[in-house]
Amino acid sequence: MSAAKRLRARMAETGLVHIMAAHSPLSAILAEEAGFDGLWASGFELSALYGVADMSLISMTQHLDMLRAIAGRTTLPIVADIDTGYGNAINVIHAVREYERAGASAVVIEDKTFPKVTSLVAGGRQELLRIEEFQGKIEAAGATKRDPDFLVIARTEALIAGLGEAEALRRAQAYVEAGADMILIHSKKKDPLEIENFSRAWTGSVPLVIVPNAYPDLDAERVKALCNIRMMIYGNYGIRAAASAIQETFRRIIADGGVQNVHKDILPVEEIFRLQKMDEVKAAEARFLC
Ligand code: SPV
Ligand code: MG
Repeated sequence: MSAAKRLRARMAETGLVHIMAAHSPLSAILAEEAGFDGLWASGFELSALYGVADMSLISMTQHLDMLRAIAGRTTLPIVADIDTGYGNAINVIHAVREYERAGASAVVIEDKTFPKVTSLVAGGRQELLRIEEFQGKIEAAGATKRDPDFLVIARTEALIAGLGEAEALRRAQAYVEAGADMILIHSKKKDPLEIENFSRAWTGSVPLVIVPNAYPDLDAERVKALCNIRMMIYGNYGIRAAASAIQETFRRIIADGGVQNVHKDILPVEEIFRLQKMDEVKAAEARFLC
């Protein structure tokens, strides 16, 4: 069974899948061990990992390389954040081919112009494509995928751009007509009401995906009550968790004048060996090194 088929089966079985952002194979392994249903190959997280803004500065090659490395170290389905699809519908065809070949089970394409501006930043310039042009990109993605279970997820940034619910609904419906398997509706409001209202108003034939980065109060219980959201993506929690641990540890080492205090508060190196599967390396050494 393909990973995409497993992702669809899990959605059907549980009604809501939990997808954790991963910016590296190690963070992906930790997400799998924690019990997530899948991984989000997040553009924001990879940009932050490189220390740059999430503004189409990371290349498709960089993102694909990381996705391949992640796919090589976990069995979880991967939802690839391909931003705007790296250009027009022709770029989307190339991207979908490459991402599916690299091991993705789904792509999320957003209806912004290239280069994009990160969604959550205050005062961000948010320009959206014409609906017909974005429909062409969604159609191109659907016509390119090989595994019928591979998901083409259309993301509308209408609420992020301040265009209101009616425009978001209009766009989402148009993207379903173009063949989208799911609609990702994004919001940067702290109050989940904008998303809850959209979800209640949505009568389209495909389910919704949300990214509760700006509105963390919308937990799984509340999401399930909305009935048509099938996927929750935890979009920046991996890199924020990692950065807060690194920041605190590094500051303490400088403040303490050494590692004498922090060492007992961070993972022992044996745990890193376990995550690296050192036992398998040792077994291979015993078997093959003469
Ligand atoms: C990402 O994680 O790259 C996302 C989610 O697209 S957000 O940064 O909230 O737009
Ligand atoms: Mg992104």
